[in-house]
Amino acid sequence: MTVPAQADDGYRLWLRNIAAQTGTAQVEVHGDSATLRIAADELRTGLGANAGPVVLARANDPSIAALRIDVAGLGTEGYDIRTTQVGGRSVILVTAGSDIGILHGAYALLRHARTGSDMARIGVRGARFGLRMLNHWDNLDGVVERGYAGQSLWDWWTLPDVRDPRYVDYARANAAIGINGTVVNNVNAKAISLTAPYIAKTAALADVFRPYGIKVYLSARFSAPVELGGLKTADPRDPAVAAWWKAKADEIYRAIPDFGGFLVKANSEGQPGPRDYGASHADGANMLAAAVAPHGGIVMWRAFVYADTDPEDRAKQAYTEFRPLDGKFADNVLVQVKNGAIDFQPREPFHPLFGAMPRTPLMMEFQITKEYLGFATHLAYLGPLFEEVLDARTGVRAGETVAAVVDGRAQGHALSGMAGVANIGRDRDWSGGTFNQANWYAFGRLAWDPTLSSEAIAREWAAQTFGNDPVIVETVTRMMLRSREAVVDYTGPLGLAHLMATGHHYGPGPWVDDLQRPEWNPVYYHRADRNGIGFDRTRTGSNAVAQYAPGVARKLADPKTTPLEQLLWFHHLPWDYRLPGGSTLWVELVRRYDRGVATVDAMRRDWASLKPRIDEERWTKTDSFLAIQAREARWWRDASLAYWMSINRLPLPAGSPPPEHDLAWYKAQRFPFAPGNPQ
Ligand code: GCV
Repeated sequence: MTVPAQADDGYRLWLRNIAAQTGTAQVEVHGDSATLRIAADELRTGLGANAGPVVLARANDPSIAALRIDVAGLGTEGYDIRTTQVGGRSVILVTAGSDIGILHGAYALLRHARTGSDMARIGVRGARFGLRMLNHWDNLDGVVERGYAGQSLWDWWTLPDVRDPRYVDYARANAAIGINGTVVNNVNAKAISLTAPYIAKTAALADVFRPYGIKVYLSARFSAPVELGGLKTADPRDPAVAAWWKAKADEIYRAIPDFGGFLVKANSEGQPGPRDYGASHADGANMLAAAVAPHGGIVMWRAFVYADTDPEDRAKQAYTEFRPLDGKFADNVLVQVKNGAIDFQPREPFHPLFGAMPRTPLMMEFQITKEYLGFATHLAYLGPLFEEVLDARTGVRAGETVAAVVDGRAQGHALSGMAGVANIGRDRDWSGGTFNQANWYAFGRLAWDPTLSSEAIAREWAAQTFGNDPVIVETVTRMMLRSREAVVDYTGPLGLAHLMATGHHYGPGPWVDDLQRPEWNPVYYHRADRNGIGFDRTRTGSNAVAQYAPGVARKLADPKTTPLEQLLWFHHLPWDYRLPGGSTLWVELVRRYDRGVATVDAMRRDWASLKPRIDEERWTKTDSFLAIQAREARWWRDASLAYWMSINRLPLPAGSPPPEHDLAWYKAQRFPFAPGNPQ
């Protein structure tokens, strides 16, 4: 069915109702709770009258107990949807072991209605990862670190008195895709978040989110006992420090009985941590874990550490530091690991810690906001990036994928989870552009079910976002599926990474070589010289390959068996190195830069073809963004090639246009107010 284009500012995300055209559905609820009332209201207003009647009831409700529906395997949040007889009539029954499970089922039913898919195929679903979490890098002054969608959604100044209705809509959007936790403040945390007034503000958010099954968490600044408590030390082995945290946890739980726990960035990029006192990351995490354990809380301890004093390859440092701590963390600690060993680049090999710490629950951390993929303006659908990492084989145990490590069932871990650095702000469309919403959506869907394909998710997102018109869905899906690879192509093909400009990370800066810390300089990563390019991470170089399981390491140690996509991540190769297809490394590099630019042009054409089918506001904004992307893809390509040619002195292959400007011009560009970079 083609839904005619209507005015749309993108606010409704994936919750656009079709009921306005077809009346409201008949929904019968057994039991009463805030959560059940939400589920029923969502279905009444969201489902067309042609669907239903719908019955919502817990599996043990007397009205349906005779059906003996087994919900034991669905966990506390899963659901069962079926067409069956209840009270002598045929109904769609949404049931679960909990009200939250019923709410998730209600949203699943709505998703199927909006995408026009077969109700009979919804069936039974449980979440694969227990913690499905957004990490907001939101500062208390409203600036969002690496945020490109306006100010923070949280108005800390007017909280707790003002409960902006947007907080409810945030919870709805998240619950609809299965998110069940949110860390509301930046990992570069301020201790003030742990003071009584801010606890009260966070408690107000928790009250709003609770009926939607979403818990709040806080990033904790490790030195808070010194900054707030007046202690002389934050050494985790000091009993006074442990007592301070215990009292602080008790205080938080008095205000927020279902508080989720703490996220900690320690001894990383200037943040305080246990290493300041010669204690280990496990000492630090376990001390905090003991404080929240009596309340059922958890600690997510980040493995994103690298030290300016350490000459070791940055890609190796987290593994070196954390692997020996395997088995040393308390039961309520997860170690949160970024998907790759550097920092959310457009493509990174999976982090070698996945599979290497079997006695520790490892939580996946993805970045939904696009710090390195063109901010809010470039169209880069991250579903394929998430999927590529989750599906990667660790090589540690037969057939083991990264997703299986994160789910932790094989190791018997009670905790599992996936975190995404949010791309949400106060912009009317939440994410600074319609297509960015797809990354938030894909993250939630994959955290619930990592076996979903990024293509299937793109399709269902497109149908819910623009209407279920097959031409729109086909075209939008095609654009989305090519988009991330295009960004890889025009920013860092063949495994190149970390080539962006300093501080704000906007645009190219492969020439940067004068920053204080060696590993902050792009030249550290590409190591290009007259003879070749790439980072030798084999035995003749940093030997980072040895951090992978032997089978994977063997493959990566040889450029002939290393995937082309990761070639220069692991190898330093001559410019005239012959690739399997016969072309030289240089020629292939240029070909990929050109391909990236061409793909963006093709995406623009695709979008132009949809003009008559998409509402004016969203069409125009995306069209303008694609024009920016086309210009900036050329800029990335031209600046990078101008720089590589200044080093290798090679000509461009025939047919490849010369850069528009000389290298000096690209080097001279400055962007003083680029967003997302707190001053
Ligand atoms: C929150 C990168 C980003 C920082 C971020 C850091 C992290 O370095 O540029 O803004 O800090 O990652 O993940 O802690």
